Amino acid sequence: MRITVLTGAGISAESGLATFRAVDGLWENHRIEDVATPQGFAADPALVHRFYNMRRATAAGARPNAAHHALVDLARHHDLTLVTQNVDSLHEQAGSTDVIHMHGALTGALCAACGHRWPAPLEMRPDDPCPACARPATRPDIVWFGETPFHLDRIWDALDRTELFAAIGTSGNVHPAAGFARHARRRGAECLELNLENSANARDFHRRIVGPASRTVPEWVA
Ligand code: BJW
Repeated sequence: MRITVLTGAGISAESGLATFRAVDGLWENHRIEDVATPQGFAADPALVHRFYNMRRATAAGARPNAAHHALVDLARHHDLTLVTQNVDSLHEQAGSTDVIHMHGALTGALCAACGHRWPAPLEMRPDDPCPACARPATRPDIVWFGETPFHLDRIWDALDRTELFAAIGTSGNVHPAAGFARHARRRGAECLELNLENSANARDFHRRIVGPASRTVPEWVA
């Protein structure tokens, strides 16, 4: 069966990585405009680097949970396209291959001046020179608000063809990912949501499984 899975911060919550919109989430202590927009980066690059250096350090100590592992099993038996909004590497650590990181990755650095990409060190600073053009324009290779997510052509193509679309641990607040269920449903796919609570786009799904991902995803895949 052709299956497309979209994961969000909720799948990594039980691995110890904070989600964004929970009461104790990342947006509680950080203003979105300051740390997750190109304008915020232009105004205070050191603040943005501190935020992502902290995220990189936390992610380095995290291990995949049963939900990440279950998706590796799913790919063994189905034609799976795995799309994640997450910037951690827990899907890869669990053994998933060809993961589509639509919002980028903590492991990537990008030169805002020349577009060169290279592996990010654990600590990044605004004055780090680009290895290609030597200009001090280093930024995390992350998709911020107002920027275009990566690999959208491949994602829309998978959604056009998928028979089943499943969204795991995402609040449905951020576009274009929040529109994937509706798009797949219009193309005839069955749509399933696995989440602790109702997402903002819960009505776009045919079926919902409520509970922690480390339990619901292995049960669903089995
Ligand atoms: C559990 C659990 C457990 C917890 N088990 N579940 C259309 C309409 C309105 C606005 C727009 C629109 N189109 C574009 C916009 C603007 C904007 C946008 O969406 N704004 C909204 C806020 C209104 N979008 C953009 O700017 C995007 N770009 C764009 O659209 O370009 C234009 C374009 C579109 C199409 C084609 C061409 C061009 C870019 C968005 C970039 C998002 N970036 C961030 C930060 C960077 C990454 C990072 O630092 O990590 O990405 S924001 C943040 O939100 C992060 C996440 O990937 C993203 C989604 O969050 P997620 O994963 O859903 O987390 P939470 O915390 O919200 O939810 C967690 C969920 O898990 C909850 O539901 C819990 O219940 C659940 N849960 N524990 C199961 N154990």
